Amino acid sequence: KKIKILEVRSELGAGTRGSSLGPDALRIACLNQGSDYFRRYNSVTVPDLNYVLFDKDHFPLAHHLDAIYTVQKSVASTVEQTLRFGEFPIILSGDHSSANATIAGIKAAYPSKTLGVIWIDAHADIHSPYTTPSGNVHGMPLAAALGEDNRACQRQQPDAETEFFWRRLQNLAEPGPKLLPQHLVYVAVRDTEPEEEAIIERLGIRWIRLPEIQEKGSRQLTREIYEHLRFCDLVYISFDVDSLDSRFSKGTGTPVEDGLFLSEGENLCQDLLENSRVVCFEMGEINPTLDHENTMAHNAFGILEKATAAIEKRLRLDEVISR
Ligand code: DIR
Ligand code: MN
Ligand code: MN
Ligand code: MN
Repeated sequence: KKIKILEVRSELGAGTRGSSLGPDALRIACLNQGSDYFRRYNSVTVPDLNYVLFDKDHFPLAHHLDAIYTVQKSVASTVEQTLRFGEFPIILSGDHSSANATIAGIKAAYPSKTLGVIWIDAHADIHSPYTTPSGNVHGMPLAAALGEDNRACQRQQPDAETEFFWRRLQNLAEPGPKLLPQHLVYVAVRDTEPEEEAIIERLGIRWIRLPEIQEKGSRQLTREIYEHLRFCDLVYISFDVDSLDSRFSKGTGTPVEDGLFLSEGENLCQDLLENSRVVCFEMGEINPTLDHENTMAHNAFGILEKATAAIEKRLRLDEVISR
């Protein structure tokens, strides 16, 4: 089994443009650190629609929703094909909205398997057009994957076209929810809106905050997370770089203080990725246009290398066991 890098350069879901350059920023950081990382793996780029212009009157509660839906169809089928081909996808994404498509792609490749998701992020990304404060779709991928609208906390009424495309996102690749709330774990989430807190509470989603991370350490947390996900056959780990403390994540659209230290992010990714149920890893939301001297990508690349080493180690072990 081989690693394959999927570059998902769509940036339309973020409030600030520029995260499409995240994969390039990582490549530059790699070269400057003297690493041959990107020479070791094949990569493929999913087509984006980043040339479309912002139109504040079209989809005001889910900007660029039509284009995002089109992109997500390609993302889902690329992820599905990669997995069916027996490869391990490492996704380098622009904005985080595409995670809905990644989840749909994994489910399409393994229709009868139960999927768990470990969401390492400053944000819960569980808004819908009915609750979003910003209209940015990168705040919505988990609601789409869970098939949730959170109408109990409705703040606004989207127009019919928005509702139409939102339903299509929720039913991407195959109809119905792709993820159950008891199979989702939040790590380092710390910047949420009341509507998000209410749905997290209502659905009983496991939420590991910073103090618990610092108190228990990554080894024990990893054990507890996989104990919580014991009924999941497969696991997807999504790492939004704003999970890192804002001191180390200036080059992202929405940095948030009181986040992970670099070593904490590294250790968590390493330990979590050694589990053989993990089928996909994603890193996203790097925006070098907001950065100084490409610091964000340098920090993130360190984590990406460690994470990849853990995946490699585990893929080799799997091979030995299957012989
Ligand atoms: C906020 C910020 N919850 C929103 N979300 C971000 O606009 O929905 N997600 N930055 O990554
Ligand atoms: Mn996110
Ligand atoms: Mn975030
Ligand atoms: Mn906020």
